[in-house]
Amino acid sequence: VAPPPERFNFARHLLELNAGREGRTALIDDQGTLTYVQLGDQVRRFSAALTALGLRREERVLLLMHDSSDWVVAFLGALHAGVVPVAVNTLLTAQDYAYMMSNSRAQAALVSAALLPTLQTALDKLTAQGGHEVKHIIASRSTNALPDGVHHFTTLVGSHAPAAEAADTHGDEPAFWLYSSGSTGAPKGTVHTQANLYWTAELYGRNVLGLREDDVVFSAAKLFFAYGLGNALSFPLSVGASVVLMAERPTPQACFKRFTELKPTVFYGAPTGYGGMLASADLPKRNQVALRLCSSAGEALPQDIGQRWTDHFGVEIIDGIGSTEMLHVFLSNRPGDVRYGTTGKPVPGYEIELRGEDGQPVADGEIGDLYIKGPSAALMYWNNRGKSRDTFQGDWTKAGDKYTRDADGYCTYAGRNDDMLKVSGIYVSPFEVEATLVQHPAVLEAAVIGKTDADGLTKTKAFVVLKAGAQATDTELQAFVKEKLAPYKYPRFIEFLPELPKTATGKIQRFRLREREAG
Ligand code: 3SK
Repeated sequence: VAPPPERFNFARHLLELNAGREGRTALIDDQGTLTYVQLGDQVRRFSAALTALGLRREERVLLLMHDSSDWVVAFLGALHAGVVPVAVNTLLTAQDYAYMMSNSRAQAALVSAALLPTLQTALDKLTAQGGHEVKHIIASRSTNALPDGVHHFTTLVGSHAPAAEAADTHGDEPAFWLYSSGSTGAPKGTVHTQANLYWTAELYGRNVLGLREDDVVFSAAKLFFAYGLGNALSFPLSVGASVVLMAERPTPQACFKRFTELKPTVFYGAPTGYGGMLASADLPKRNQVALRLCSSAGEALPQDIGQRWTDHFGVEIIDGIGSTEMLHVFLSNRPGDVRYGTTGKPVPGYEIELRGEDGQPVADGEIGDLYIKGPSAALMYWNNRGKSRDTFQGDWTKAGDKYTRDADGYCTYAGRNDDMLKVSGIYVSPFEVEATLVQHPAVLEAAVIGKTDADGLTKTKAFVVLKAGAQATDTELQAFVKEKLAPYKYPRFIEFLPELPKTATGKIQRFRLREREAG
């Protein structure tokens, strides 16, 4: 793959690439469609609007929106203007957004109208703590009148002429951020460049998945995830394909409706989603869908789920692993060469190493820590030199996952090397859940571990010790966690114990709880 030119703006690149595709559908969302010419026009207008509002190159704007064509216009319009969108998970709390706006020093917030109250709570928290730098709020898809001073996305786009030129950015210039979470500490603002979007779209979207202009793609993973951003924005728009965008949660029913009505040819999901669809009585028949290729990432795809999906639809699931830090998938199976139960081989353009405790490569069949070398690594974690140095080690990026490689070069997931759990493809810190459970007046202490369900997927389980004489039910504690944290972090299972296993020095022995769970 040829490297992008030194001066490189990914939004300009996409608009130029699709200049001959005017009438072709680019985006299909819950409210309508945008052709490539309409998309280009809106991106340029939004770019001009941001500049007119006084936003300058490299300044950050919070992007807190449900998936829609406005999300794509907001992201690419910001890139076009050289303004840096900080794309955040729509499922988080006001406390999380307050941290992210303060950490990124966001100068504006682009928000779905439905999320405006949460954003306002976050801004109020910051005001109470001494202030924030958000000068403009732009709300998308509002059905009601907006509060004074809040811009309406569509009106704002319509009231500016298209920007004549994109910002003359360097390919290595900070272009956008995504937040990456660890088992302890605040989420880390992961700073990606303009060129990183190009590299992932070419190396994985085009060369491994083989996306084509005549594809209609649909991703259950939302655009704010690195996985979704490639799946439903940078990859399809790099080949002139059409994208189905959906604001609601990717339940089996919501996915089936898109499969049968909009007939995507490519679907991207996470193993939990595939498992849920296979278990549903409403699973469409093979002849009701137009799928030619499916992709999975987020957590290792159990062999049985992959095989049952292929048996039912006659379509392979291409399982791979990526990271927010590398922006997308770097290790993957290939269409026509799928070994279910493995994550395949390095994506051409990336190298991997599996290192032992001595830092040296391990032999085939031995477990090692996964390191990746490739052109799409993030620049750094914002304002976090220690964690940046630990993860971005020269040419190599530490994944935090353990893997084995067999004699044929196929790699198999062997767990994390920190305490993070991945539930439905999203990281959950057991410590954050424990710290929340102990805030409940009836809870003395709690320990959270991953529990493998019948499909081979990880769910969170909390072991809870109640205070003497106190009472609480599992549903009550689950509701308590859902109220305080992003709801997806609640423990799916709770078991009450008289005490937790501990070392002589009082440390919780999580491995004993894991052993107990394994039987
Ligand atoms: O979780 C993954 O495997 C993944 C894949 C692509 C991009 C980002 C991530 C975290």
